[in-house]
Amino acid sequence: MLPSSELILNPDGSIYHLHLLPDHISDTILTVGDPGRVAQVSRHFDSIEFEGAHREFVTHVGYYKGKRLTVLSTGMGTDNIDIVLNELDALVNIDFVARAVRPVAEQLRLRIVRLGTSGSLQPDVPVGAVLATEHAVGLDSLMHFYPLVETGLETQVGTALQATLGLPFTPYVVRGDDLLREQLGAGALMGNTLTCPGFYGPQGRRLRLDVTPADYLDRLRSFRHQSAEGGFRLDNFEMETAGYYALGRLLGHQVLSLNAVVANRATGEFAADAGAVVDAMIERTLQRLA
Ligand code: R1P
Ligand code: URA
Repeated sequence: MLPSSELILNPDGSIYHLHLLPDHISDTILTVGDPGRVAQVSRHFDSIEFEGAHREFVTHVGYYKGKRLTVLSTGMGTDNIDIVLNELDALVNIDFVARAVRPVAEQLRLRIVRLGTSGSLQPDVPVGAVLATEHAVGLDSLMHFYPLVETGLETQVGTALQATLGLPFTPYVVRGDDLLREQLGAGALMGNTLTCPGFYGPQGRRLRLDVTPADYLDRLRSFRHQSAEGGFRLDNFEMETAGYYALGRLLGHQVLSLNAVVANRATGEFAADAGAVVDAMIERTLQRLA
């Protein structure tokens, strides 16, 4: 039995941070970083049956062309993704009355699709593109606390990147779900996403502060790893994808990160209308889901 300090439920029976009940969870969950983006998705729904909000976690549940969808905001960073993935999983795979993990045969596999924004590292990943993440590389510390098992290639890439950047830790690397990427990412660029524990220094942005090493961005842009499976480079930056992919693997959920490219760090551009880039990604994803 999970004690009330571990599985924390609110007086109405909802899970601690998300403030959701098991009934609010559809088999497909769309996640966005910005709470304001939830309505940008749900305005396409035929009907909305539930709207809730707690902290940065805004949720709408409704129907799009007859398909029930939950859309939820996560806020920024993999520390929030730790909360979101664990609580979504608890909502479907833990019996809140018995306070017990459901038997394996009764456990559900969710399909979770991140609709996020991103900065490109490479000149040929232009502003306005959508990139579906193949491998996620985490510079954050979330996986220091979970028993993630990586494949040989994933370990090799992490070790090579550690050497390239001179880091005191090994970045974690997780390949996403190939099937989901093919289903929902068709038409998007495919690439490898670097998840950073910050928007400025960890993404090599200098406003008033220097970044170390001084050639950090160049080292990331020119990083290559060659293996029997082909060449590997880093394509884009953001702040959550590696947490999603790693926790998706650990918890047994299908996860895809779609990245609307709003900045290009190689050319110095920012999207003239970032909202329109995100809208196009939302509409295309909803059409594919219907
Ligand atoms: C930074 O501006 C935020 O934008 C990206 C980053 O991952 C970070 O969360 O994603 P979202 O637009 O989904 O929040
Ligand atoms: N989100 C990020 O994390 N980085 C960018 O450059 C743009 C959006």
